[in-house]
Amino acid sequence: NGKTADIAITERGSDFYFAICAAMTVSGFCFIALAYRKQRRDRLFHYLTAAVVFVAAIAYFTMGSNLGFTPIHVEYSRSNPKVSGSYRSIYYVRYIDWFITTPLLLLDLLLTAGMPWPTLLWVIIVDWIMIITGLIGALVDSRYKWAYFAFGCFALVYIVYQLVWESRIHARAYGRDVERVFTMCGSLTTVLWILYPVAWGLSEGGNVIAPDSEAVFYGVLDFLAKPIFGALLIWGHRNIEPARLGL
Ligand code: RET
Repeated sequence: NGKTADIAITERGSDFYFAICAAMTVSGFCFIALAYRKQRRDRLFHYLTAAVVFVAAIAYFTMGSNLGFTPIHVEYSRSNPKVSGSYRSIYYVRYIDWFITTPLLLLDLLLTAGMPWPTLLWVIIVDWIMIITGLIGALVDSRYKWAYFAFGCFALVYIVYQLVWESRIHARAYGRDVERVFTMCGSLTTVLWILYPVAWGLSEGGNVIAPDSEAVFYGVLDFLAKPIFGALLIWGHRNIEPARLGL
């Protein structure tokens, strides 16, 4: 059967997805409301961050509705250990969300640090490689999935290097307040982004935790990486003229 998976979310997992969907939606409207207190040309970070949470809201709506997944063959089923060969729901819709939103989050950070456009482009391309290799690894049913996972981890190492080293040093040149917001949001991002491959290894990768636990793991990460990150970023920019960053 190509449509159902025996390892899938329950009603509670679905409710949790809808709760995160609501949180994303509410924070999106808050960011837009804050944008209207600014001149049109000073709304860049509000718009970028609102776009991130609205896209995530739609992805969470999809997962709460138990759509946007495909059943992938796994070796072992916890609920039915005697059966070798079960099917787990793999939510490919996450990767569509991440393909759109992770570059926007990187723009939030790298533009705060005043990085030039060739760097923005290069880091976003590396980010896309990370997301797509993660998607392929999630969808293939063999030991090759860990090769794709390794490619994605290399890409993440480079992104982390850009954030904790190159961009952090660049941000310093724009003054104490820029350095402060970059350090705060950059550190939060570094810690959270490193936890995504951990969640992946336990869910799509190793089928160690149940899809409901996967919902909570990724859900908490996404809640911190999008609305909480966004609120800190917009707050940190309250006294920074985008023109100072060349924007
Ligand atoms: C994958 C698997 C392959 C290896 C690595 C991954 C990292 C994913 C990350 C995702 C971040 C998502 C965010 C979403 C919402 O805002 C693709 C799981 C390294 C870092 C921040």
